[in-house]
Amino acid sequence: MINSLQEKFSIPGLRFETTEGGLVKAVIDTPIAKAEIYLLGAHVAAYQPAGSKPILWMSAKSLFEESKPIRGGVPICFPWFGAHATDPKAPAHGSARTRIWDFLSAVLNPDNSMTVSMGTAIDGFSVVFTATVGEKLKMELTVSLPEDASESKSFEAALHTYLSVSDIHTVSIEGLESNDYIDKVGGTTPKTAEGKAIRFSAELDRVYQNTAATCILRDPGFNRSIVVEKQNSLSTVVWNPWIAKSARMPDFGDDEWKEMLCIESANVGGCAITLSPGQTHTMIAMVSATAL
Ligand code: TA6
Repeated sequence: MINSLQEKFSIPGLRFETTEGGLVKAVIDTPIAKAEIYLLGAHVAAYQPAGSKPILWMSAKSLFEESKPIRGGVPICFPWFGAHATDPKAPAHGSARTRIWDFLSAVLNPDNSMTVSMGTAIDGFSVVFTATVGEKLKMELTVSLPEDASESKSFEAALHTYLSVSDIHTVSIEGLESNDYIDKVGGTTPKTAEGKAIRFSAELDRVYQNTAATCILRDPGFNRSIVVEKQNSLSTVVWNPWIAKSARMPDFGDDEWKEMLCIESANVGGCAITLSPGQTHTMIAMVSATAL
């Protein structure tokens, strides 16, 4: 398969590799940034702008096996988020992240960024994921409901972005201070806005609704901020599993909770998207690093 991909999409800075587990990944290496994107789940597994530390976090215990989710990078949660509403046997966060997507296109842009796209069809939706790897990582999730669909259809989506941090105890997230949120630790409890930056001292799992805010992750240990901008997304999910939940996850190192957190650009729950036949929706997230 990679030979045909390499022939069809042979552009400078792009190659395809097959991993030990038999997965195919696109390896992007341009003068301005590096990235790895698996066909499994159209999953951005690594992103590192030139002159910067890696932006995305990946568990050392992640599986890289067909039909298994990858623990880190940017899982695409679609067409539902979290547990399925009615089917307890359905995979958490939907089926998009555990299927093989088709590689559709690759373009080296004049600024040396590279834009690649992958596609699949799920539950009657056509889905295209486009990533532009450059000074920023721009991710676009485009969902279409075909003209010939018999009725409108709703979906949830999240770009479940795992970010690499120096020490969870010293970082903070700005941008959501004025938002109420749903606390998902131990249930689903509505909570009022804290009025201050988010800091971590225990498991934290929050869904902020009706917010288009940019989030800024301040990381003094790495002397940087990571900025997560978004468009056409009204949910932001913030998560760190802390100690006990980390220990319960087989594909997550017991001590890895100290070095990561998730800021997820999403449309979930009351912010789910409903498409009429022929309609399309594109959610965009942009991740970049700046000075502290
Ligand atoms: O986005 C936060 C969350 O919903 C957490 O509750 C936690 O379950 C996390 O996603 C990881 O989910 P996963 O199915 O990838 O283990």
